[in-house]
Amino acid sequence: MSTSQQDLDKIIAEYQRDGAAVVRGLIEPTWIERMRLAIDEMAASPPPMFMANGGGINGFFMSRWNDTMRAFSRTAPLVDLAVRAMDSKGVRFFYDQLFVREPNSYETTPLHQDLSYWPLSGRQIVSICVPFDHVSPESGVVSYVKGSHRWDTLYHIAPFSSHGPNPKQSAPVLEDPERVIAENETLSWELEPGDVLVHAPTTLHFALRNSTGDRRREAVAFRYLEDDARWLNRPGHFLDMDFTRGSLPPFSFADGDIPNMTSCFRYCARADNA
Ligand SMILES: O=C(O)CCC(=O)C(=O)O
Repeated sequence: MSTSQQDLDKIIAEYQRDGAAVVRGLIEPTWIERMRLAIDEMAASPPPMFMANGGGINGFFMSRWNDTMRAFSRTAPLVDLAVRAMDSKGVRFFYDQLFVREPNSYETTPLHQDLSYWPLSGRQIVSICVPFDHVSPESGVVSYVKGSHRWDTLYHIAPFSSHGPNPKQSAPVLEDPERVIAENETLSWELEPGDVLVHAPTTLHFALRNSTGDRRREAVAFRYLEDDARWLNRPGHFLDMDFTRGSLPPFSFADGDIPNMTSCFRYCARADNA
């Protein structure tokens, strides 16, 4: 099933209202196959910022080192969806993030907002998550707290692991994530390869473990920006961690700068000249 223009208008309205939405059948099967192979290639010969443990893989900025990932991040379906979601004329590519969860593994994604980890402020920021497998509640589908992007609260970083950053952010700590999940409506969708999720940087989201015995969960989140997004030197942001600074070319931005593509990030495409 592919998505008509009319459906897309409705999906964008849902995204704006709820902070997350699903687009069915956006990605061609050939790209799904190419991306699966690219992930296998990276697992066999890991680039920097590709971290595997027994339960899965987390990778950042893979498109700096993997040509397939880079080409995919610039494809029209992703770029056009980002433009629609941000209501912008173009997009800048911020970074990609690979999530692999092995069958019957224990890694989870804690309840969090992406913006807590990013040195950014502004409205024109969006994530598009592309799964490469069938995703169900059993394999750890991502769930979103409906409407939480409008709560006007940016919470403190939630630790992804005991090795993660533990900055001194003045932001409030989300004390009881289970209660927040239980007391609010959550959105999640069973997904087929080709479907994508689009979510806002302040939407609270989480994923449970992959408890299937035989199904990997492989997905990549592509993050896009436009000019309303400005640098904000938030304490503990992920670009300030040693492993990030050590793997990326030097970059330096002051609060209020447009984080343009001089060194770290890549200009992706603009709708008006793509
Ligand atoms: O796939 C996951 O487990 C988490 C995805 C996520 O947190 C994100 O894309 O921001």
